[in-house]
Amino acid sequence: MTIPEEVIRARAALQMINPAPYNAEAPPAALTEEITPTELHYVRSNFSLPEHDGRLEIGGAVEHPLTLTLEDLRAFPAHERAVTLECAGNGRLEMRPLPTGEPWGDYAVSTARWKGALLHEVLAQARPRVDGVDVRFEGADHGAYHLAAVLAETDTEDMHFVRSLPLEHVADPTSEILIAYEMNGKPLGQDHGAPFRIIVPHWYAVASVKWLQRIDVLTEPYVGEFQTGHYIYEWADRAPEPVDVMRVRARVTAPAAGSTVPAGAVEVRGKAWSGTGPIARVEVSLTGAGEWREAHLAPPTGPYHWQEWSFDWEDAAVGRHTLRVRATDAAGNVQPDVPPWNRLGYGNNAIEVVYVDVV
Ligand SMILES: Nc1nc2c(c(=O)[nH]1)N[C@H]1C(S)=C(S)[C@@H](COP(=O)(O)O)O[C@H]1N2
Ligand SMILES: [Mo]
Repeated sequence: MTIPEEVIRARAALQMINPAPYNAEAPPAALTEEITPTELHYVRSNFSLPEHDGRLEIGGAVEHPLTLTLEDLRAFPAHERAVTLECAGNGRLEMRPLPTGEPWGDYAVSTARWKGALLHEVLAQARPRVDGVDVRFEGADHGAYHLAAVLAETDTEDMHFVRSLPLEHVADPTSEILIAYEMNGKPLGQDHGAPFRIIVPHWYAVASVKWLQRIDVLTEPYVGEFQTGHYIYEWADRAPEPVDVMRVRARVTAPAAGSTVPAGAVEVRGKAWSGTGPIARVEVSLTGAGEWREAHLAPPTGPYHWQEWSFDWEDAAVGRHTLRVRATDAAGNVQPDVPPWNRLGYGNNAIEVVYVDVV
């Protein structure tokens, strides 16, 4: 398939790590503003860009199966939310031993304003049956998947990207899951799931199925490649667990890692987020094992996206200095020093260490 001109343009500012399927990290500038400009938002796709026929089928264990178009979705009350999406594989490159999987650095994370219909309102129209357990979301993208660990769908030669969520989670109005058709005020671009996708707040972005074409209510728990084969924490010393909510994490956005700054007052800044947020505190340490000092934490400006923090480093002296930043969320989760190693390399939320040279 030839790549449309507008898709090539939309990719120009990203750091490509795989041309096909297209995977690309955001540049550091993506983390500077509260909202990441669309052209700087990272992209993660398991298959090449699909054709989507513009229809969304809702079926399975429902009383009233539906076929909806974009126009139908736009007729529901529209909700817009800023949501931080982070790939579960973000930070994989720092894990040792290095796991297999896309070699993500630390920039598979971005925040956009997503607008769409509330999933629970749309699903309610189809009237899920009382024996429903899971809800299965199918993307239009498909292809051969030779990394397959379970042969759940049909076969590995042609599988779709499919994920599920518990019906209880989906039907709960407080989950605020969107069927989004706009990103930062514009119709979704190809790489971000046009014409519509789900956006699952607080969860690692794998749950946010792009190019959504089918929703089915299931009466049995869903088993599938992207649910129970991949996107599982396979721990060395305990039972596996599904990848679900984002782990608490802070990033330094200024000064840039490895940069040179003049001696004196230096403002250190960054972002912090958590799927079990909001963030309760951010601390900075200016020496390896040294004391933690409280950073200034801006209050959340929404329930589903990162918060700003800053730290006044008043007396930066000439020489090389290390900066470590650690966030703690409202649930009491704190970042570990060492990435929590698991076979497929998910959920690295280790404390970031950067150095700067003060001159
Ligand atoms: N249909 C479909 N949806 C998908 C994926 C995919 O490969 N196919 N990748 C998921 C993963 S792993 C991530 S991290 C996010 C990335 O969303 P983005 O490309 O808009 O940043 O989409 C999720 N939704
Ligand atoms: Mo991901």
